[in-house]
Amino acid sequence: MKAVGGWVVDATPAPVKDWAVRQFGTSDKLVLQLCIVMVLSVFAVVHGLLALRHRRTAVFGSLLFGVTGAAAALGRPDSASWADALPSVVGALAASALLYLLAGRLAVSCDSAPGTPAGAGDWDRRGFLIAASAAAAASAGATVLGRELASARSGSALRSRAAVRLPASGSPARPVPSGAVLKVPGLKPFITPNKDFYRVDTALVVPKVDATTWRLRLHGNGVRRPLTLSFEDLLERELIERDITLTCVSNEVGGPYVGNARWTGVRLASLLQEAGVKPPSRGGPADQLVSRSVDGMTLGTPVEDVMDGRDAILAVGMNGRPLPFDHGFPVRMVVFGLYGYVSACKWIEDIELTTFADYDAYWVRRNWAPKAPVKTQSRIDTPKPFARPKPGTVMVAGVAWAQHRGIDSVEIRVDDGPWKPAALAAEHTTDTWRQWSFPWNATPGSHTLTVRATDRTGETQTEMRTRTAPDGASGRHSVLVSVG
Ligand SMILES: Nc1nc2c(c(=O)[nH]1)N[C@H]1C(S)=C(S)[C@@H](COP(=O)(O)O)O[C@H]1N2
Ligand SMILES: [Mo]
Repeated sequence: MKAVGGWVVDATPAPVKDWAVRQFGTSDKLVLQLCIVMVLSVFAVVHGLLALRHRRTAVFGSLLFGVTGAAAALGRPDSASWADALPSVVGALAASALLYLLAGRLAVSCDSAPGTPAGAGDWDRRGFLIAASAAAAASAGATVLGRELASARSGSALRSRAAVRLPASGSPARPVPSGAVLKVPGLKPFITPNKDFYRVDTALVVPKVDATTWRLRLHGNGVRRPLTLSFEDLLERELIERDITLTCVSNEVGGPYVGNARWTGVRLASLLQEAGVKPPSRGGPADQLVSRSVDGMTLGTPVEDVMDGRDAILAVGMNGRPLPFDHGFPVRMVVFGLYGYVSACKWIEDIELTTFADYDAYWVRRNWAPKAPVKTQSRIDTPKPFARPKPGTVMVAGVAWAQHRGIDSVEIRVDDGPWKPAALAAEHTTDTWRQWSFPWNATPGSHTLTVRATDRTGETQTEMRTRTAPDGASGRHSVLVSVG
């Protein structure tokens, strides 16, 4: 199912996938699994009916189905071995044999005309029941076998994560100034707890990587000294700690795919320098850094961006803990100011230096922009859409972000009134979002609250609403409330 699902994800046209992510958010994977189960059930019923008439064709159908499953398993970029195909093969063989027997039983019992001795019909029914129970038991067995194979592999990963002790960072994050955190009920916390951090990826089953056997390879065009690093190697280097607000390009205006965390890890630029890599501005031949994950995802990042002095991080820690599996354990990349799909490779295992002309990463092949700095955005967290506050002072509050440029001002408009400045919380860094609040004197009736931010380059968020594709949504967030 994982393999078939993965194949479905890869084969799904980008607009459909985009739509699925928007409609179902992170639960899109559950939806996909339900769809697969539904398709399989329909297939099974049709197949079963067919079996009553043409036993051989039906058996062939089962085998074909098994071969498809096995092929999907082996064709997945993350499939480690033939063991992945085993459940499909065993299942198909068992299904074929049982189908053949069952169909035989049922055909006989249907054929028995009224008036045949009762005993014969009973025996057929009993035979059918026994065979059907055997089939149910066999399929349950195959499922358990599949699970065991998967969990044997994830057990070592779980143990390796439990054993991680993150060393103290040689370059700690600046402490968050107290003025950067507002206390307004309904406002999302300044630092997003790991369990609440949004998750966006194409993995149906979260990769469980064993940190003790994990290796990272750094190689490619212009790499004078290719590197292979273990998790231990990374932990022995100087670790830096930085607060970065990560944003997904699929985040709609006002959407939830943005989070702020404290990341601990190795400075990517130092690794690149050690490997002899030069950015294009200093004559290096490679302008694109392609990260590959254990599940075959590829993300392309401008080399210039990760070597221009900003602290791009190969992260091992998130908010003081080893990375959660969902967020890329053992190692992921995080780069200030770029959308996740062009920078934040989770479960990373390979970094290759190449050019944008020579290689299109996963989402670029699906028509997303090759380069995608995060757009200036702002969001109203409270009041919620369709809230019914009482007349009087209502605290409007939210966040604004323009990573690597910084937020200069945030303004609020009530209905078609004038823009009024919101009170900005203190700036922590230009790479983190900034909270704001606005005490609104609410009068009875329906009102639309709209927010806009201006970044340090002087750019004010445009009113023009664009879709998320190809390089991130623009437009202003507004919330309709009815006071009374
Ligand atoms: N291996 C892998 N890494 C990935 C992705 C993915 O699908 N697979 N998605 C990227 C995208 S689109 C985003 S926005 C971020 C999200 O990181 P998070 O799930 O930790 O919030 O991860 C990036 N890294
Ligand atoms: Mo994303």
